[in-house]
Amino acid sequence: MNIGIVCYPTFGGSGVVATELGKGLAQEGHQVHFITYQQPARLDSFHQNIYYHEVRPAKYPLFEYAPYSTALASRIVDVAMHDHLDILHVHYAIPHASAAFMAKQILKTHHIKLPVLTTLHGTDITLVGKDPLYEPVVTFSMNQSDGLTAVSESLKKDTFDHFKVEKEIEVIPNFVDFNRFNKSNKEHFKKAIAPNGEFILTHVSNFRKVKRVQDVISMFCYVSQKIPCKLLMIGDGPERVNAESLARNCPHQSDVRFLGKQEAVEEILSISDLFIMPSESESFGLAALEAMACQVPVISSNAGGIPEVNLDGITGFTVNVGDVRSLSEKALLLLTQPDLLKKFKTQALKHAHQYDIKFVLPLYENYYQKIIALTQ
Ligand code: GMT
Repeated sequence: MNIGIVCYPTFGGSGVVATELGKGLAQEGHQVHFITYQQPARLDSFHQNIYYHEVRPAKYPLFEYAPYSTALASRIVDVAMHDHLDILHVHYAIPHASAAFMAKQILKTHHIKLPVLTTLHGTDITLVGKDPLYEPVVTFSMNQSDGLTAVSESLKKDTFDHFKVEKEIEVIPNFVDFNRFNKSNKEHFKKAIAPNGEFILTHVSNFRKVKRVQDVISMFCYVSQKIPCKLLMIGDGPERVNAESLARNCPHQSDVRFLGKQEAVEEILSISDLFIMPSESESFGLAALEAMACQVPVISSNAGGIPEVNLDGITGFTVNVGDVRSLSEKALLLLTQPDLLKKFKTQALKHAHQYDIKFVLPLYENYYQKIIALTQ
């Protein structure tokens, strides 16, 4: 198939999923066309079946805001006509689903059919999409998509709860590539971070408010007074400064390290004992799945779709949002019982296997075929 993919090219979860999916589809022999404003972060090597079409909204003195959606729709039309797209898969509804609708209408006037699939990722529904500024367009463009998928049952429910969606929503979960995310031997690295065999707790996020990074620090302040451990904070974003200043008040402040954005997250996960995700809202929690693939149990909140990924009492523990005391107690429960920790590590890996890209990719391929057939 000739598949167009529209996504955010930066480090956000939806862009990561879109890029990894495109790479997987290209491996399977499909021609994949990424249409976005910047080279996707994880599209870092040449592949003969992958094409990248940049969207550059023209600047003009009249425009306070360059009209990205218009430029995107025009680029979709151009790629669909010249590269004969069989389907367009847009990730994150705003503004991709409405740009896709516009492109589809334009193509119709040229007697070209372009089936459109929209994948909902989370904040496009739970946060930004609900805003009256965007809601009418989001609802309309979801209903105009030929196919709709959500990355978890929880997100599917949220979508029906908050929008008048008349379409079926198929749940196709996020996935992990075990070729990259697996536990590798990084003993030298572990020794450098935890020279006395301390436990290593890890948090990875974009440090937005919704990630509640201060809860990670507060939890660590409590846990590190009971058991020797280190905390690695990976990523960057608006809440980093607040988290850093909170960490300075922690009795074991020198055991907290902010490492910023890291490419080789899998290496850090390979030396980690626990992954901490206290998010306020999370449609899926891809970072937790990547940790589990590296045999790291997850101590998380029970927000949104997280409990579908992190099974409470099996792959880790889930607690109510903001309940730092329980977060700490659950971490201590595992860190003070080596056999239990070992068992959870094995169980985390086992559950992560269900989300292997090799199982999820065919779900998308079949869904593409289904909506192409329906729109003929
Ligand atoms: O939450 C983020 O930091 C980014 C955001 C996005 O849209 O890029 O992530 C959402 O999509 C990811 C991939 O499907 C999910 O794993 C995240 O749970 C989801 N984030 C939220 O719902 C807050």
